[in-house]
Amino acid sequence: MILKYLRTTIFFLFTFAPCAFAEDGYRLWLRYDRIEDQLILKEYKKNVQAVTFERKSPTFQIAEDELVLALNGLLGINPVLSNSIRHTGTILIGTPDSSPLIAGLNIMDKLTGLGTEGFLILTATVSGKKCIIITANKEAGVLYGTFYFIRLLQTHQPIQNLSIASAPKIQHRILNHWDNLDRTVERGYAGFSLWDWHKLPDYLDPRYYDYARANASIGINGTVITSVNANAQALTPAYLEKVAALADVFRPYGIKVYLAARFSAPVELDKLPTADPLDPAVRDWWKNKIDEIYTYVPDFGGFVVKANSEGQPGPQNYKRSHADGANMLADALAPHHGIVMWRAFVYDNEVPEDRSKQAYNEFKPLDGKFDPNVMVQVKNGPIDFQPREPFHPLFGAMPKTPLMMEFQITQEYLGQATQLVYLAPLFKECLDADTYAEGKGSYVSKVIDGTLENHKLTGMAGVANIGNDRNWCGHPVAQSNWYAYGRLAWDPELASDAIATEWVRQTFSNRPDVVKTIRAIMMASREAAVDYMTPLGLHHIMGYSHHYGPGPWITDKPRADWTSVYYHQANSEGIGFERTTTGSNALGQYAPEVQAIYADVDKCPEEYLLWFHHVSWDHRMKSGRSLWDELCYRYHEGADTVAWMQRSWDALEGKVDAYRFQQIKSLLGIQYKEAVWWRNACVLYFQTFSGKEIPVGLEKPDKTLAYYEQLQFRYAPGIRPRW
Ligand code: GCW
Repeated sequence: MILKYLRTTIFFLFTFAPCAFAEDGYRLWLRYDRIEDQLILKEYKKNVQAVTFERKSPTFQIAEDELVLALNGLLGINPVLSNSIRHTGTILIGTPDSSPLIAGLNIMDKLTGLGTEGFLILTATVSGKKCIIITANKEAGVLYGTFYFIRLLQTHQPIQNLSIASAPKIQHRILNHWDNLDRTVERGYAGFSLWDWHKLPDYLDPRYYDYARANASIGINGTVITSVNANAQALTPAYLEKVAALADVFRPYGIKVYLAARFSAPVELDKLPTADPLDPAVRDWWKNKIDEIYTYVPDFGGFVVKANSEGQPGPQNYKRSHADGANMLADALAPHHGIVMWRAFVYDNEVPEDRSKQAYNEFKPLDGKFDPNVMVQVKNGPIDFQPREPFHPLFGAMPKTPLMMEFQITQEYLGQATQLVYLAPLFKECLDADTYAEGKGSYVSKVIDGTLENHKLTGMAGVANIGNDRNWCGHPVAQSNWYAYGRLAWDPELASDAIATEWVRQTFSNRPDVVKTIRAIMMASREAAVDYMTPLGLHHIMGYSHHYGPGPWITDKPRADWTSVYYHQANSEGIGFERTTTGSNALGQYAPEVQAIYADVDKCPEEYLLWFHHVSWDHRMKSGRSLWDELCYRYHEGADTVAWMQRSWDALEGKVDAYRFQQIKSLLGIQYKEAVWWRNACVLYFQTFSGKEIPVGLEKPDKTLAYYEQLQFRYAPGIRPRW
C-alpha cells in the first residue's frame, strides 16, 4: 500500500514537475513532455489508445505505470486499461504464460533465442483489432520492451508497423558503485551516495525507485552497491537488513544486488586468526556468511572483489593465488547461483616491472584455474581508466576464463564533474579493438560477449557516476555516459553517435538543429580531452591523488607508480614510455599482429606513440612537424575544440530549456579554463626538457610553470578516504 502510494507520488512529481519547476535534469532521459509535432502526435494517438495486461505482477505493474506516465505526458492521453482487448490501438503486454492472447499468437519461434531478457515488439491483429504486442519469455524482457517502445515515441520513430526483436548480448550488465558506508563516494563527483544507510531499511527514498527505473530503461540488471575498497561492516546483519530493503525495491525492475567483499572480513568481524582461503575454518566462515546473506536477499547476485591491490587484503597475504581466493567464495556462492567478479586491477610497487604488464603477468598463468561461476573483471586498459589507453592485453589471453569488462563511467581522469566528455567513443574504441587472439576479427567485444571463446557467463561493469545531486551525475551531460554504458552493455555493437542521438532526443529535444549540435559537441568532446590532457599516448600525468588537473611534475611519492614522471619519462632526448623490445616489452603481451601495428616508431599510430615509444623531440610526425611542435599543436587544438564547443552551445540559446542551457554554458566556461590550464602547464613543463620554443602562432602561456606547480586542491571531490 505504502509502496503503491509512493509510486503514485513519484509519478505525480514526474508528470507535473515540468509545469511547476525548471528542467533540472532529475528526470534524466525519461522525460515525457508533450510531443510538439502535431503530425506525429496525431499518428501516435491513432495507434495507441489502450493498454491490456491479462495478468498483473509487480513487474507488469511497473511496466503499466511507466506506459501510462509516458502516454499521459507524451501524447496527452489516458489510455484505457483493461485485461481484454476492446480497442484498436491496444498495447497488449505480457508473456505467453501470463497472456492467453499472446500464447495464441503463434510467435513461439520468434521468442526462442531471445532468452530471459530479450523482447519482441510487434504489430498484429488480435481479437480483430490492430494491436501493438510487447512480449518476452520472462517478465524482465517485457519491462525492457516497454521502455524500448516508450523510447520509440520519445525519439519520434514510426510505430505503425513494428517488428522488433532485441536481446542483450551480455548477461550481467552491472553498475559498480564506489560508495562508502559514510556516504562519501570514491571518485564520485555528483554529491553523496544515493544509499541513505542511516535511514534504511525503514525509509525508502523515492529516488531508489527512480534509480531502478532509469537502469531498467537501459537494461542494467545488477548493481554493486558498496565500494571495491570494501568495508567488512557491510556484511553484518545490521547492514544486510538495509541491503535487503534495497534489493526488494530493485527486484521487480529486474535488478540484482551485489556487494563488494572484504577479503579479511573473517578476521575483522569474527576475530578468526587468518583469512587464508584454504583454511577450513575460513571457508566455513564464508559459507555461513553467504548462506546468511541469502536469508536476507534470496536472489543476491554475488561479490566483486578487489584483492591484493592498492593495500586491499587478499589471498596473497597467505601465499595463495587469486584463483584460490576467488574459488573459495565461488564455492560458497555456487549453491545459491551467485557469482564472483574478481578484479584483475593489481600492480605492485615492489615488483620491478612496468605497471602496465603486471595484471597480465599475474593472471594469465591462472587461466583455466577459476571455478565456473567466477569472472575475472578487467579494466579496459592496462593502467587505469586514462583518457586513452590501448585495450588490456588480458583480453584474448585467457581463453578458458570468462573475462568481464570494467569501464569507468565516473570521470576520474576525464574532467570529473566540470567537463563535458562523452565516453561512448572511449568505450567503443576498446570494444572494437581487435585482439587477434583467434585471428582477424577477434574483437574485444567478442571476448566479452562470450562468442569468441564460447563462454556462457558474460558481464560488463561500469563504475557509476551517480550521486545524490539533483541531476544525478553532477554535469548534466554526464548522464549520457550512464546511458551509453547501459546501451553498450546491452549491445556492444551500437555506434557512439547513434547512442548520442537517442540520448539527446530523449533528454533535450527532437529538433534537428538541437540534435545535430549537441551530438557534434558530444562526439568531439573525448578527443578534445585527450588532446588537452594527454595527447599522443601520454598518460597518468594528472594531479596527485585527486587526479584533478595537470600534474606532469609529480615525483617523489611513496610509490614510483604513483608519480607522473614514471609514465611520461621525459628527458632532454625525448618523451614517452618505451614498451617495445628495447624497453619493458609490454607490447610483447599482445598478439603478433597487434605488435606489428605498434612496434615501429615510424609506423605506430600516433594516438599511441608515447604509450609504446620513447621518442626524440625531433622525430618527424605525419603532419611534417617535429614531435615537440606536434605536442604543442595537440595541446592547443584540444583547448581550441573546447572553445568551439562553447560557441556551438551558445547557438542553442532559446532552443533548449533555459535552466540547463545556463548550467552547461557556465560549465563549458570552466572546461575552457581547465583546458587552457592543462595546455599551458603541460607545454611549459615539457619545454623544460625539450628546450625548444613554442611554435610561432600558438598563444603563449600567461603564467609561469612555478605558478601551476604550486596550485593545491585540498578539497577536490572524490578523494579516496584514508582509514
Ligand atoms: O582508478 C583507481 C582509483 C582508485 C580506485 C582504483 C580501483 C577504488 O584512483 O580510487 O579504487 O582505481 O579501481 O580499485
